[in-house]
Amino acid sequence: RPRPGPGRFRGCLAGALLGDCLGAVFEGRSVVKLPDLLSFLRGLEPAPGPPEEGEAAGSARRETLSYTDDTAMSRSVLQSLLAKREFDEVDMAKRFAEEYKKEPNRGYGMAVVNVFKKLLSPKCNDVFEPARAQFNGKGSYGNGGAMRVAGIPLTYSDVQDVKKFAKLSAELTHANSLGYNGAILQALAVHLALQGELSKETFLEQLISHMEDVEADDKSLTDARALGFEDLPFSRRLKKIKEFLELSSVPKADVLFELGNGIAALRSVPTAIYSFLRCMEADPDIPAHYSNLQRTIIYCISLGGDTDTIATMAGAIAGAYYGEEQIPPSWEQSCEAFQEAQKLADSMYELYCQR
Ligand code: 8NA
Ligand code: MG
Ligand code: MG
Ligand code: MG
Repeated sequence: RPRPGPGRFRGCLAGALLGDCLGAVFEGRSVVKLPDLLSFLRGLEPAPGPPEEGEAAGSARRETLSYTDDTAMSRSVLQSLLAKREFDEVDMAKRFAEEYKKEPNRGYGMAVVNVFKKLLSPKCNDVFEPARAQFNGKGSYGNGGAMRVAGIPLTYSDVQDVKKFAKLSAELTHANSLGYNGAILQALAVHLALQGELSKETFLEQLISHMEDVEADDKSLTDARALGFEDLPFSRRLKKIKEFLELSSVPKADVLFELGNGIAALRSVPTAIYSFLRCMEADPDIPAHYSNLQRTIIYCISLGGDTDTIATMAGAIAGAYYGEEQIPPSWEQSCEAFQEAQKLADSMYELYCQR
C-alpha cells in the first residue's frame, strides 16, 4: 500500500482546526439556520472588487476565529508524540494539564477539569487514576477523547497500534468505554481516510468490522448495559449510517434522532463519520462551489449542538481524505494559529515516514 503524502497530513490538521474554529461560533445552539451559516462564511472570503488601502488583493480577514479545547488538546497530543517519537502517557497527561493551567478558558467540558487539577498535583503517581475516578468511578463518556485523537493515526500506520494508542490516549481523561471507544472509532476513520480513494461502502464496512471487534470485550458490554444501551452501540450506529447512505435524502430530524449532536462520544462520533460520508455527494442545500471538505464542515455545523467538536472530527477525516487542496486559504487564515497547524502537520509527516 503506498504511503499517504504530506498533503493529507496538512489537510487533516487544517480540517480539524477549521471545524473547531468555525463550529465554535455556533456551539451549543439547538438550531443553526443554514442561510445564517452561509452568510457568516461569506464574511470570511476575500472581499470582491479592489482591495482597501493597505490590504493585499484577495486577502482574507486574518486569524479572527479562536480555537477551543478541541484544538488545545489536539495540539498537546501532537506535541507529545513529536517530543517522545511515540505515545508516552506521562508526558501526554502532563501536557494536557499544563495547557489547561496556562489557558483554562478554552471551553473545556465541565467535568474534565477535575482530571487536570488532579494531574497537576505532585501526589499523582498514576496518570490514569484521575480519569477512573470521574462520575463515581464510572468514567466519562464525553467526546473529549475522540475530538483530539487525530495525532495517533498520523503517527502509527498499523491498525492495531491505532486502536491501542487511541484507547490509551483517551483513557487519560475518559475511562468509560463509551468515551474511549468513540476515540478508537474516530482514530480508525482518520486512519482509513489517510489511505484515500476508499469508496463510502468500503470505508464503512471496514469501520463496522473493526468496531464489532472493539466493542465485544467485557468492559464495553458492561458499560453499555449499565447505561441502558443495547450491545455494540457504536457498531449499531454505523449500520444505521449505512441505511441512511442508501436513501436518496435523509431529513435533519432523522439524523439528530438516530445519531445525535451531543457531547457524548456515542452521540457525536458517528454523526461526524456520517457527515463525512454523506458529503462525498453534492447537497441540494449547500452551494456547489464549496469543496467536499467545506461541505462536510458546513453540514456538521448546520446540525447544531456540539458543532465545534463534530465539525473538528469530520474536518480531520475529510482533510485526511481529500488533502489540503480542498481548503481555501481564506478559511484557513481566518483561524487562530493556522501556521502552527501547518508546521505540526509537516513534523508529523516526518515522524510517520521515520517510523
Ligand atoms: P467531560 O468529561 O467533562 O464530559 C462532558 C460532559 O458529558 C460532562 O460534563 C457530563 O455532562 C457528561 N458526561 C460524561 N460522562 C458522564 C457520565 N459517566 N455520567 C454522566 N454524565 C457524563 O468533557 P469532554 O472533554 O468529554 O467534553 C468535551 C466537550 O465539552 C466538547 O464538546 C468540548 O467542546 C466541550 N464543550 C461543549 C459544549 C457544548 O455545549 N456542546 C460547550 C462547552 C464545551
Ligand atoms: Mg470545544
Ligand atoms: Mg464542543
Ligand atoms: Mg496550506
